[in-house]
Amino acid sequence: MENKYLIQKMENTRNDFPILNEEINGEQLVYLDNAATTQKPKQVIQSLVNYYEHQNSNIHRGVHTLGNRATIAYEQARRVVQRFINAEKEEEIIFTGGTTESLNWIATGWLKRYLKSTDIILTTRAEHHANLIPWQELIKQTGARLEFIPLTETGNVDVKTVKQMLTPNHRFLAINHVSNVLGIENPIKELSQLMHANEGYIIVDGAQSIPHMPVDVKALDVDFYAFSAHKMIAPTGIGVLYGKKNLLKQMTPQLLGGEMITRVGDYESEWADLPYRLEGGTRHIAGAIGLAHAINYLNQVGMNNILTYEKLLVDYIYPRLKAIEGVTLYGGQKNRSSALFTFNIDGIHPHDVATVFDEMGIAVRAGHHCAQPLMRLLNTPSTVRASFYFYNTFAEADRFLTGIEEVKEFFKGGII
Ligand code: C6P
Repeated sequence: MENKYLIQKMENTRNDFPILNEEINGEQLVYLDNAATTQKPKQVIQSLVNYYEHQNSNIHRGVHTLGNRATIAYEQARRVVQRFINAEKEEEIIFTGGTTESLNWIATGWLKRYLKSTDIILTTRAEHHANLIPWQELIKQTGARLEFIPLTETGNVDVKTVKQMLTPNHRFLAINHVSNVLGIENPIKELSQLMHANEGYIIVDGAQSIPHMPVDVKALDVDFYAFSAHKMIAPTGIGVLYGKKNLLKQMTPQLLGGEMITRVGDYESEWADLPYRLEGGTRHIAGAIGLAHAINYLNQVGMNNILTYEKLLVDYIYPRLKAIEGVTLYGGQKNRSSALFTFNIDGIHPHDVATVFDEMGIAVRAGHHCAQPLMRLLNTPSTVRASFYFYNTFAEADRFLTGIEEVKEFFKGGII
């Protein structure tokens, strides 16, 4: 698609997002906090209303009509997710509360069973805390070690470096597909190949990739892939744990109770098959259905279109932002697949930058972004982050860039 049509197509999607018409402090909202959570289109909001008005019931339990409707919609949602990430089997899709829950379950339900004291878990310093703390806890319990892949100057992972690091003890790699601080995409396919050649496993945090690019878990050959629905225009409180079937089968259910069993004796019980054994209790039924509608919407927009559009935004914003005097922009442009920019302005605290931006109606995030090891590597306690999505326009990019000059002007002469 020619760029001007692509840009127009993306701009048209704004009509579907009612919240984008909000005025904040008397200004038109410019929402640039999409890495924290994305906004929801009418189609997804309406799917929740429709569920509660016409389908609401518990699933897999009642034989009544509403129960059947809800069950069918929930299981259909699982198939929609399966197709979206090209998983081999629908039972490889486990609905969880989000990325954090998915990663924690991998740690406590699977890795804990197999980790030996001689094992080394590889990761990077660019991980979200959700893809670090669970492994830290495991090494405390098992005596295994955690090792960090050094990042290049630009924040990239170099496959050659990883190859050189690998020993037979490096059996697990836990890594983000795209960093929530740098927007940089990691070479997951190559890393999967390396880990498998080493008789190891790869666990991927897909929270910041799946909203922004096509993801094919089969082509990537990942062992586990975790993501959250709310970062891909769907509701909060729902997410996905993808795992290869043979690995999920080895996983100890983390929620013991209703609907995850076939038989319950007085002293012991038998678990149901996948995926139900890993979905104990009443799950977020409406959320799963909302996620399916979000995926349908994203498919209509086109994941390749989203990726191409965000790369156009990166090409536009990155050099302009970098050129602004007094701005330190973290991470390089290479492999930056998500239009996400983390920066500081000399002498101005990130929270003050975010506050002045808010006065202008521009929502950005300030803080450590749940990535303290990376903040230490970048030598800063906190930063400002502007994260774009397909519904953000080039006019908004300009508003953001001129906003930086206005913030500088605001604080001119007075350091906070
Ligand atoms: N990052 C951000 O502003 P949950 O909270 O479970 O939906 O997702 C956790 C998570 C895991 N990995 C990555 C790479 C993430 O970016 C996030 C969430 C948000 O960057 C909130 S801290």
